[in-house]
Amino acid sequence: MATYAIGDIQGCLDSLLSLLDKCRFDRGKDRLWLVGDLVNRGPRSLETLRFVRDLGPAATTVLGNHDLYLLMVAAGLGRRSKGDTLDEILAAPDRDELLAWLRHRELCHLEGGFCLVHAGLLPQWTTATARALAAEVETALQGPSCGEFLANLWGSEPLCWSDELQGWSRLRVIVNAMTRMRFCSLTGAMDLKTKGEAVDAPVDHLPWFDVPGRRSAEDVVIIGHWSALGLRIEDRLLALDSGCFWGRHLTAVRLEDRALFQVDCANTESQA
Ligand SMILES: [Mn+2]
Repeated sequence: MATYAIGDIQGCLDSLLSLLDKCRFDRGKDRLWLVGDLVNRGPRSLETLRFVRDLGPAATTVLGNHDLYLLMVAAGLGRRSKGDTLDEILAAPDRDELLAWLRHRELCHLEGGFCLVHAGLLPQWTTATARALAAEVETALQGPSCGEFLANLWGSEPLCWSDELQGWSRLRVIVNAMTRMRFCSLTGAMDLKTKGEAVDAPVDHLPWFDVPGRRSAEDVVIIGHWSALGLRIEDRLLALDSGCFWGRHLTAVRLEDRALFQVDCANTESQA
């Protein structure tokens, strides 16, 4: 059995399938860990959702900002943006099953010394804390107040975590850190606007994983979301968004031995 952690797919199913071929992925024996953002922008979002859902327990996927955005749009919320490719999902005969499946994914997955999350973790959080906070969000998303939760999700405030936070602002900080954050300050104030490379950090900010003393460094954190950062393989960090949708690469890391597998997405997915 092998576990393959794979970066952001964003509807680029052809790239995913050729990567799985390259890994010789066996759905009867192996497992996939996906960093989220299964959908949007790429050409085959609907089929990607169906494919991952049909893998059942062989695939673990955490929610990304585009996945949550799909849930918002499906609920009649959120501002549509030009590059969205969500219409085929919204019009699909099995949309309700697919959206229900998506709504029941974790926001953060903790297992065997690894923590899988779409974007990042605030410096105050251990991975165990992050898992407990993710559960608060999952309860809201999976329960009867899901619509109200989604209606209160939009926005970037507050920028900082506090144990005292309550209600929708508490859940919004958790979601924003785990699905949108790239940079934060030494004290954990998020910058949710800057999208460049690590060297483009705003004044007094760092890539969240470089904040000294961050408490999640006890485990290997696996993330996606940050295509401008590029592939980054470190002792305690696997950053796997290698820009598949942008015509670069889709990457898998086999967690047991850190073997790297990549496909070139220039021909199949390039939007240029
Ligand atoms: Mn993302």
